[in-house]
Amino acid sequence: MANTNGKAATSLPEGISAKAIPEATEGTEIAQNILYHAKYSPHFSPLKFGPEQALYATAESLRDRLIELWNATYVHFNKVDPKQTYYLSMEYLQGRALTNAIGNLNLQGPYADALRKLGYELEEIAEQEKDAALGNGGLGRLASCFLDSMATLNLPAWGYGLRYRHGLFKQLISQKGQEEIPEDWLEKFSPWEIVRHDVVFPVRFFGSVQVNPDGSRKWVGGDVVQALAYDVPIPGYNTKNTISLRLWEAKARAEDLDLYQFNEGEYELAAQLHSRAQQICTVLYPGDATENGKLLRLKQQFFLCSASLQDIISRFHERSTTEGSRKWSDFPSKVAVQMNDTHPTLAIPELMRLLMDENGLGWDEAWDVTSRTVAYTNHTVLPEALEKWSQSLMWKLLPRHMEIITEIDKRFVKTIRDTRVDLEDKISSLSILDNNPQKPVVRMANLCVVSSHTVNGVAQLHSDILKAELFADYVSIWPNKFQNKTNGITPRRWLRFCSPELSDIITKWLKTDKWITDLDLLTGLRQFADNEELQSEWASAKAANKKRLAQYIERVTGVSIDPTSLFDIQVKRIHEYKRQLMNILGVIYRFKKLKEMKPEERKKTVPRTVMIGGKAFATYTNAKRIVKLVNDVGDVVNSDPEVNEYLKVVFVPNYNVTVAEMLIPGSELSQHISTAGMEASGTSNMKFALNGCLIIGTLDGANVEIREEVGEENFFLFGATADQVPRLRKEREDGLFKPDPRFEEAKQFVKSGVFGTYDYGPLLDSLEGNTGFGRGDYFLVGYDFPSYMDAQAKVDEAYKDRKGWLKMSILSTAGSGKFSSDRTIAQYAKEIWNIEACPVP
Ligand code: NBG
Repeated sequence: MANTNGKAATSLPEGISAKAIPEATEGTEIAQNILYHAKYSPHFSPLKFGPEQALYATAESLRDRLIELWNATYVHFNKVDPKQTYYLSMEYLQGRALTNAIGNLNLQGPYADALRKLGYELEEIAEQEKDAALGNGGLGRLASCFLDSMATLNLPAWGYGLRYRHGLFKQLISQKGQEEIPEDWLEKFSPWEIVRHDVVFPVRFFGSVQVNPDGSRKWVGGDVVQALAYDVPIPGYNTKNTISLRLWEAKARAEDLDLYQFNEGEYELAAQLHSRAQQICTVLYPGDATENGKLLRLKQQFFLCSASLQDIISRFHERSTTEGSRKWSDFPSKVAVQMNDTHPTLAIPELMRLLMDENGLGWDEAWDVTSRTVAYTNHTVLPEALEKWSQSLMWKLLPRHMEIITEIDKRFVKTIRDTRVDLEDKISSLSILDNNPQKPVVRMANLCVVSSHTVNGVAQLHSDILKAELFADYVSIWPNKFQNKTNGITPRRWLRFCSPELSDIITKWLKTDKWITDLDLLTGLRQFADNEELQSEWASAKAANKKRLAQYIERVTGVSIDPTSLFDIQVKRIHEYKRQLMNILGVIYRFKKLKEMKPEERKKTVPRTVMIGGKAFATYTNAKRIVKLVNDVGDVVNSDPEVNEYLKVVFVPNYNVTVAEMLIPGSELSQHISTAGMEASGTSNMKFALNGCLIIGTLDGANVEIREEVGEENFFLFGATADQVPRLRKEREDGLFKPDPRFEEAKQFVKSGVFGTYDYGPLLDSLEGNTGFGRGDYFLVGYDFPSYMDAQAKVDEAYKDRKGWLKMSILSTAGSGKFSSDRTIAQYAKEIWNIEACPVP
């Protein structure tokens, strides 16, 4: 590895002394502190100081600073003793931390300087870091954006999650399509986490319920594993406040090893509990097709809830002993627990259990405390994503919790019967337990709604649908329980740090960088949208980002793309409702038309590069077929000498946070084209819009609000609306649907075999027929296709008008202020959690 001076920085540089200076904020001292870590917190042999060694030492030097701020934050929180929020989430998609931490601490200059002294560029070192990918997609990334905003807004808050050894799988694209390989972020270690050996809680599984002579109950027996805390510092932007993401790891104790058996040569038997404990945090989202898989996933969920609540309660207790006065009824005025989707629902019965069985509260008191403490965010209306756990599995793993859930349900049903005769026939759908003898289950969303003081959706349309449909009857019982909190994204990672060029332009024109924490200030750009000088600066920033992206694409896929073509991107998990299939069918149609054109006609078209990226769940066959189709289409189109000047198709492999940080700044058009009513919010749509990328999209999720904010003339709208969808499905069932000839032509073209020998029959079949499982075009690709193609034609027209496009791009950024997660979190803090800022002085 060549350094800036042209020599290989393979050994510790001489001439700079290694010195511990944890508070360093200036280049030379930072360099000394980095060297100190390379030398005295060694993880590698001392002879080498390559980029990887430099990354670890750099991260550790930064960690010194973070630890200081972190300690100051907790000392302050402890002194002020404010109400605190605990965000429980099974997923966090943190991505890389180095650039973000340096940026939030405003140390870019000094760190770049320090590393240069050590023979490296900051970017090169940052590139070494692996993504912390402890999440699947939008839901996990939302949690990470929220942490950034909580810290930045100085809110007393914690994130709780699991320390998966292998995060989301790595996606490999081969001739077979997508292959999954285990992710390796902890293969060496993460420099950001700090293990808290003093924060350990026992978590029980299985066992039975013991009834004591006084009637109280206690969960006993079974397996007990230990939850050990690993803290990851979350620095706020431009503030001292640094909060924690506390990730639990499951462990067995030394004494759980059966030495006798071990010495008998029964190694596996002897270490049973160790290996069972280890399984818990092995992977994010273990496959749950099997009974074992389901059990493991349920264990994960309970493990998160139990460890977190014990920790929360012990923090509450600490104060009780010092003050001697804290009452349980005060708990909800000190603690807010937010459940990120239903995955942490077990927090409800676990809090009840801890209060009653471990702390002696009666049912009514425990219920009052619990239901005033917990709140629930719903992130989907898709029935297959609404969790339902088998009652028998739950009785087996969590017998005491099932007693509690049964009691909650019984009391709820009784209240309805006593007070709402009109709802009698709704009870079977409102109740928590679904006692269908075929398959008795616990409906987690119902448990959440019944037990939480507040339930929210994640975009206005989604929250309206929740109230009008999924939770309509609950709304009639508790009209004030339901809220909307439109999602947001952190402008630090998603603009300031991923596109410094554009950020500098914005700061220059707004004459302030305050927009970074007050994103509504972006509206100040509107007045300059026609300004030629701004437009030309804007265009050159975009061009630089596109060029960087083109280089990246060539590096990872070997496909060379034209940086002056229109960059059209769709990146998100692959799912039929997100309709990547519609995108690729549109591309196929475009390809066919280009082939049919004469050369001079082709020259009049707008050259486009279509990039599609995203992971398909390992067992989701149709999603994997879509991945394969995109790759096959790319192979054919990109090697077609007649067409490939005008169209390229790239499947971007292994889409993750870091790849997003490269793609989004270089995008010009992005596709958010889900069937209306199905995407709860979407958050990448916000990131693209913020980066001056225009959206082609349906009236779904947060698209609706983005279009309102950026102006309808700056949004390429098409497709059915959510309220039309049921009627359209019905018409299809009744055989009344007539497909557009362009749609038929595109499908036929695939069937003709131009894209290879892979059998696309089963995928295309999902678009055929009117009824039946996996048939009848449930996602309305056929219905929306013609209006989609018309909208795409408008995109081409608009792109030809350079100035017009730049203006739209500027207006898109200018209208994105609402979508800061600072706004979202400020609303949660005020309207759900009732917490206030607690800035470190
Ligand atoms: C996802 C939705 C997205 C939404 C994110 C974050 C789940 C269950 N839901 O539309 O599909 O943006 O949550 O709210 O992952």
